[in-house]
Amino acid sequence: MRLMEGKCRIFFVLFFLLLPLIAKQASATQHVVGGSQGWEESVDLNSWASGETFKVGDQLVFKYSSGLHSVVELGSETAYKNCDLGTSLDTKTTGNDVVKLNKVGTRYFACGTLGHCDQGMKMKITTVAGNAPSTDSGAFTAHSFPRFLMFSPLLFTILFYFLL
Ligand SMILES: [Cu+2]
Repeated sequence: MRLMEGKCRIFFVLFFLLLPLIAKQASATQHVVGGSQGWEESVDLNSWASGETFKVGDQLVFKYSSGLHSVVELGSETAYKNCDLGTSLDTKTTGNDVVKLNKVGTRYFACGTLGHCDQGMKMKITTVAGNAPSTDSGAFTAHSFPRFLMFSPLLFTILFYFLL
């Protein structure tokens, strides 16, 4: 095992140090908007949303037929109520759009296709704080991530370091 030095050792150390980051990524929940039906006019989007808990770090996934619908993020409650799409913050059109919920607060989404918002194709969601205080920067601030798993990579690293 004396050959496992230098680059190999560094690789192992890096790999295990990066594990918590990968795991943190995996622990964020993806909410497929509208459930199995997706981002559709026929879905009561706000009642879908009321059954979900949106936490900082989670993602919304809008699935729909590209060209038929779109996702427009609105900047205010007023714009949301009036379906005022002219003052939008962002528009997505791919049909598989991911929106990251990066902070606590309320966000407003509507379909950009003419008339769809007025027909009720809009949604208001509120993001709450995660389980752990989220400073949003470090590798060790993972929310809903077991402490044991968080520290075991460090143990593995030390083990590898001495064994190889
Ligand atoms: Cu639409």
